[in-house]
Amino acid sequence: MKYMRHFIIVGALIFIVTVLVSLLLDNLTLLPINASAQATPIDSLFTQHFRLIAFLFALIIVFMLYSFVVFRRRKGDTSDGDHFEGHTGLEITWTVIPLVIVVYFSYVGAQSLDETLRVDPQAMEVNVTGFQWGWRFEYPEFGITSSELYLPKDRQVLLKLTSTDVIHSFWVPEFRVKQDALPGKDFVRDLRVTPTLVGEYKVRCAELCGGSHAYMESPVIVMEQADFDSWVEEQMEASLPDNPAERGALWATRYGCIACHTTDGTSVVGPTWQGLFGREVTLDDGTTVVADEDYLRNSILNPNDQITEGFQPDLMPPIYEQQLTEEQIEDLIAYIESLE
Ligand code: HEC
Ligand SMILES: [Cu+2]
Repeated sequence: MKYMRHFIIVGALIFIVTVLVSLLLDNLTLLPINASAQATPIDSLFTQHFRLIAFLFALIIVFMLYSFVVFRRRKGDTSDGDHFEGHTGLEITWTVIPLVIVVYFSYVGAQSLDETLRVDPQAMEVNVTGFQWGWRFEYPEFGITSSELYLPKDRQVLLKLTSTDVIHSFWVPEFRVKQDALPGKDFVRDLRVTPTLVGEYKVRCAELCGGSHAYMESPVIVMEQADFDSWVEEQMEASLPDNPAERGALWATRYGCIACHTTDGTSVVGPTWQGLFGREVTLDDGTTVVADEDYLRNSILNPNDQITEGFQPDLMPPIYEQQLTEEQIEDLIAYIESLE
C-alpha cells in the first residue's frame, strides 16, 4: 500500500504522544486528595477518561501536524491532491470503535454508581440541614447537634439531607460524591460516605442559593473512631439538661430501660414506672415494701434481690451496677420519682 510507511510513522507518533499526554494529566493533580471509599471508583473513572482524552488528542493533533509537514505543497507544484471517494472500511472502523468505547464507559459508569450507593446497614445516621447560609448537623443516635461535621474513619455515614429555605447542595470535594438538599419534609435525600482518611475538609454548597452562597462552608473533621467517641461524649456532657429528672429520662432511653418499662401505667416486660415512687410494692414472697429511694436503687443494682409480684425474675439484666455511674443512678431515681 502506497501510504503504509506514513501510517506506521503516524501510528508510532500517536502512541508516543498518548503516553506523554497521559503522564502529564496524571501529574497535574487535577483532583483533590481522595478521602472516601466512594471516591475510589469515581477516580478510576476519571483516570480512564483522561487516558481516552490523551488518545483522542494525539489522534487529531498528530494526523494534522504530520499532514501539514509531510504533505505540504512543494515549490512550483501546481497539481491537484489525490482524490478519494468514500472508504467503507474506514467508516465501519470509526463507527464500531467509538461504539465499543461508549458501551464500555456506560458499563463502568453504572458499576461505579452502584459502588457509591452501596448500603452498609451499620451506617451512622446524621441529619444535615442546609440553610441560608450555613449547615447544621444532628446526630440522632447521640442526641447532639453541631455546626461542624465530625465523622469517624472507616464507618459509613448516612447523611439525610434537607433544607429550611431554598435548594442547597452538599459537596465535600475530597469525598467526590455530592447531593442536593431540598426544602420540605417529603424531599429528604440520602448521601452515603465512608471517610477513609483522617483530616480536615470543608463542605461547600454546590447550588447557587443567594447572596452568601460562596461563604456557605463548614468544617468536616474525620477522626479515628476512638477520638470520635470522646468527641461524642464531650458533646453529650455539654448538652445534658440541668434537671436531674430530665437527665434520668435520657439515661432510661440510652441504657435501654424503656424497652421493658413504660411511664404510662401499662406493663410490658417489667412493671410500669408511673406512680411507682412511694407506693407499696408486693414482692413475690408475699411481703410488701415501700418504693422509696433505697428500694429503687436496690432494684436497679440488684435486680434479682427483690422481685416484684407478677413479674419474672432474671429478666432485668444485672449489668447496671457496672454500666451506670452513681450520678446516673440518682438521675434515674429522680426521674422515676417525677412520674406520678
Ligand atoms: C430486659 C428488661 C428490663 C430492662 C432492660 C430493665 N428492666 Fe427493670 N425490671 C424488669 C423486670 C422484669 C422487673 C420486675 C422483676 C424485678 O423486680 O426484678 C424490673 C424491675 C425494675 C424496678 C422495680 C420496679 C417495681 O415496680 O418494683 C426498677 C426500679 C427497675 N426495674 C428499673 C430499671 C432501670 C432503671 C433500668 C435501666 C437502667 C431497667 N430497669 C432495665 C425488666 C427490665
Ligand atoms: Cu447553599
